[in-house]
Amino acid sequence: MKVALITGVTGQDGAYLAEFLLKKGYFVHGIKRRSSLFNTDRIDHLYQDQHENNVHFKLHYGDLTDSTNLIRIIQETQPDEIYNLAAMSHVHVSFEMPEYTANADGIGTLRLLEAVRILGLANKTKIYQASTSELYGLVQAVPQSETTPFYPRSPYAVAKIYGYWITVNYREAYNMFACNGILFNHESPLRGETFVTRKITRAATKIALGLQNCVYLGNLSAQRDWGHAKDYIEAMWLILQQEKAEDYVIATGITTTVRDFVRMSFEELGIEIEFSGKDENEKGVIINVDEEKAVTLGLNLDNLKPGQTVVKVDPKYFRPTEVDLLLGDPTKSKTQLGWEPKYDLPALVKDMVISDLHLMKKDEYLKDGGFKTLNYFE
Ligand code: NDP
Ligand code: GDR
Repeated sequence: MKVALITGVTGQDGAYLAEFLLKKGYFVHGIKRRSSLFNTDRIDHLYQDQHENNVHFKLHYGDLTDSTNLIRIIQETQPDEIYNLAAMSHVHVSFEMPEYTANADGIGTLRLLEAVRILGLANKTKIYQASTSELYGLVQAVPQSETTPFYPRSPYAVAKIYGYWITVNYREAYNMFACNGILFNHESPLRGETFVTRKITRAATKIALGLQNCVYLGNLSAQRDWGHAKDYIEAMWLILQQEKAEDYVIATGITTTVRDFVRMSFEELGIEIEFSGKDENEKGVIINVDEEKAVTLGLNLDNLKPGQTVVKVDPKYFRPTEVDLLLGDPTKSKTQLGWEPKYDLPALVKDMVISDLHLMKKDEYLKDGGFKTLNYFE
């Protein structure tokens, strides 16, 4: 039985990857952080009672900032494959926590590679490093491929560029099977609530149910190449199944503005939005509601009046340095890995909106029952 170790198993990608590898018959070890509240919501359905026989999924407390902990876990688990998904992954937050981000995302990658080397597993253990389209940063060329120069624009991207190059260096210096997946943005119903897509789908469904009036966003003109996380974790696995260790871009090859993602999310609920104004004064207003669709979805029509402003801009969400345009060229992954995404953007938006509508109906139920629901996600 193959053994995999996933760092960041409690995150969006970690949860989908753990499920995927378990289905493939792997024994999956995951590293989770100690926290004062449970942080395993995304993987609770995979939990296996460790007292039972035939256990294939085990969690270990750990942190990418703790070398001895990583060495011990790798020694104990002797993995065939390590997927290094753990990171302080929020670009905006990295401007507020640059040192921690460098430590976890940059040096953390080194700690993992070095642990494998020290333990004499360089010839056994394959390593996947979660690299990112944020490495491209300030646009040098589009579409962005494996050969496009990097120009990072945030402490997060600078930390990840260290992770990228130290992975390449360990591959070349020690002949390790260590690869970078340069993944463009990928989303899902499990996406963290403060990333823009999930913030939008949560807000749109809350607004549609009358639980919120308006959502405040930052740069609506930013363009991202958005795919579905379920497709992207399969690419991670494929990268480690190749004969030769190489780096790959994983993307859809289509880019969309944040503004259009907002439009598409509301449209999924039968609500048409028109944007007007510029920069900080831009706003999104309801211009039409498909009442039949709204009734079918169980929406609150009292709250959905043409003329109502549902999107405003708050400059606090602008970043000190922004990445304006990401558009990936997935030619290499399509030809060499045979990777093909199953979800296009409309299917992704639908998956997220329907899932959040379900979730928000629980809030509606609580509100109707006299409970206060909070709206503290930014
Ligand atoms: P998430 O933010 O959802 O998950 C990050 C995971 O890392 C969580 O399990 C988190 O734990 C864990 N973590 C954070 N800091 C540490 C630490 N110091 N030690 C151990 N674990 C830690 O990210 P995604 O699942 O979206 O992304 C997975 C990886 O891929 C990340 O490295 C990200 O930077 C990268 N990436 C993501 C892309 C995307 O669009 N999603 C695109 C390209 C790259 P906890 O749950 O306790 O917070
Ligand atoms: P990103 O994702 O920075 O691309 O990093 P995010 O969803 O945070 O931002 C995408 C774009 O939307 C703009 N934006 C806003 N962003 C947030 N979070 N909140 C807002 O209110 C808002 N309004 C507009 C941003 O300015 C940006 O241009 C993600 C992370 O998953 C990284 O870990 C990963 O490496 C990259 O994707 C690829």
